[in-house]
Amino acid sequence: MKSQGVTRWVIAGASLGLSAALSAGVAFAVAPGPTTPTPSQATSMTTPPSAASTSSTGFPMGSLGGATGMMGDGATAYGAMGSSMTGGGGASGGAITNASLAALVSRGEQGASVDPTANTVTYKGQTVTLVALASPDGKPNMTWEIDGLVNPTVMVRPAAQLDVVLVNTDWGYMHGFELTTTPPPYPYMAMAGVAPSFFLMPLPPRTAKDTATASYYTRSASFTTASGTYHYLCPVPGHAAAGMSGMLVVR
Ligand SMILES: [Cu+2]
Repeated sequence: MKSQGVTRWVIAGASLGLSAALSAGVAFAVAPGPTTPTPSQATSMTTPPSAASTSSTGFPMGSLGGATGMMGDGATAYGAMGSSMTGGGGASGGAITNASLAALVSRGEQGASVDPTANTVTYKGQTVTLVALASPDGKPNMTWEIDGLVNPTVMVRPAAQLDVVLVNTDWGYMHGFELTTTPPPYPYMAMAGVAPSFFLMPLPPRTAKDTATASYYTRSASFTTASGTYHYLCPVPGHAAAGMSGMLVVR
């Protein structure tokens, strides 16, 4: 269920610090997949300039000890939402349990008006917690789940404090979160093809296949919204093109 047209990302050795790899633009090893255009070739994934502040801590793949300093905790302002918009990687929230994940999702749903028919989530408040689940179980592969909907259009008021919490609920793939003014369709290398407005560095997949016993890596950052139409996507190559995108409207 995890290989339809999407390159499988493999960390090239547990000893390789992901943050170091990202900041140096080092290529990730890509396992050949059924539709990988250039099997056996590595694809490079370069950190955007504004996300260049990274920790030097090694990447604790498969470890629950990554509560802090996993990668990319620098916060640098950039982007189309104006000077108030920050991101630059986001602060790592470490790995949380399944119970904590449920509580986090409930918190995100507070103040949300969910319309499954229109596939729209509307936040009327000025303080919003947007919990974005990357490719969770029970939803189509390579999609976002927000407040129970798949890739919904998210409506937020201007000048709201929007706290975006990325949770990688997937088993097997890294996922990050990016906001852009660039509409779909997205190229394979979405990160290089869009104008970033907000960025949360990719996180490793959940720690176990069993969702009940797994821990989930999280990362978050806040910014103040500015009117406009944006799109959220996963910047890991191939993922946005495979379906990990949706719209965010600030008005
Ligand atoms: Cu992804």
